[in-house]
Amino acid sequence: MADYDPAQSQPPGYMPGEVWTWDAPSGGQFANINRPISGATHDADLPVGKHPIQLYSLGTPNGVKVTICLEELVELGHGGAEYDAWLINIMGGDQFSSGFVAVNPNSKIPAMVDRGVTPQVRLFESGSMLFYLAEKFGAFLPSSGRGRAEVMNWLMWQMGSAPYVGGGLGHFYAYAPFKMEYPINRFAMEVKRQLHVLDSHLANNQYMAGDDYSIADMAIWPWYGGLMREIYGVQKFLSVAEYRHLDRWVDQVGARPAVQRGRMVNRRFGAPDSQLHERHDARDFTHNRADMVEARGGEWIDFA
Ligand SMILES: N[C@@H](CCC(=O)N[C@@H](CS)C(=O)NCC(=O)O)C(=O)O
Repeated sequence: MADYDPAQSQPPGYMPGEVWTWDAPSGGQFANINRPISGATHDADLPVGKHPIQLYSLGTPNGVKVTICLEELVELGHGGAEYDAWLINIMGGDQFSSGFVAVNPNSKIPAMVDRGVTPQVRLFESGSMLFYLAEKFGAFLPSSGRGRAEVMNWLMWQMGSAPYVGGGLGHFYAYAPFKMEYPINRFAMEVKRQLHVLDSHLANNQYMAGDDYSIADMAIWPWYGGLMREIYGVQKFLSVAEYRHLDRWVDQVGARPAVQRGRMVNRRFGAPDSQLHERHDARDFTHNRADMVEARGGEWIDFA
């Protein structure tokens, strides 16, 4: 390894060994669920509800992309997009059950099964789910040509870019066990660059792919809308108010009723009236929000 002064390392004196070994937890939030191996840790089947689409998720930005898409499809009148959304507690290790791993070998939410086709189709990676749903229902994705390519450009941009937001800046700014200037600077620089990419594009475009709302907006809004408003408490640090066109789009997309419903599904944080822990029926939004269930002493009204 080239000219490094180990005294400058964190912790001082640290140099990576020749071979990394898993001998100590890395510290910080999520340390208890991080492992260097894949696969199931325990046997447990996933629950199955009455609808063709079964979603196993949590109301994080990656989960919300898919619930927004499903709510938009249901609102358009696609009955086949009705879904059961089951809660996966990632801090409790639900993503390492044998049932979950069979659907997503990568053990991350969201995971989805389409049981409305034979043989049934498993889906992992939120971008893959958005693409599958758009194709299946012929919505929110032009069928060919330039418009379709533009949607896919931005969908893939989101999938490649968001890890710098979450695994990069979010991790080091909010979750790491202590503050480190180098990674915080590096990822703040990159995330501000990404925000500028979006702001410049939205200066001349109503939506991400032009005049029409698409799965690209559904993918980008939960991450970058979140970044503009609430995620990691990093808004002042990033001076997000300067991204005026992005700000306009965040409000515009956020005002859609399906987006407002989608972001409630499988949500386990924030105000109780913003949380719908599971979604099995459209009426759950008006009867089974966390504040309503709590007021009934924990009783869930079963419409299934
Ligand atoms: N690229 C994946 C990322 C999914 C992801 O990172 N999910 C996180 C929650 S947002 C997770 O399940 N983490 C649990 C773990 O790492 O064990 C996608 O878009 O679906």
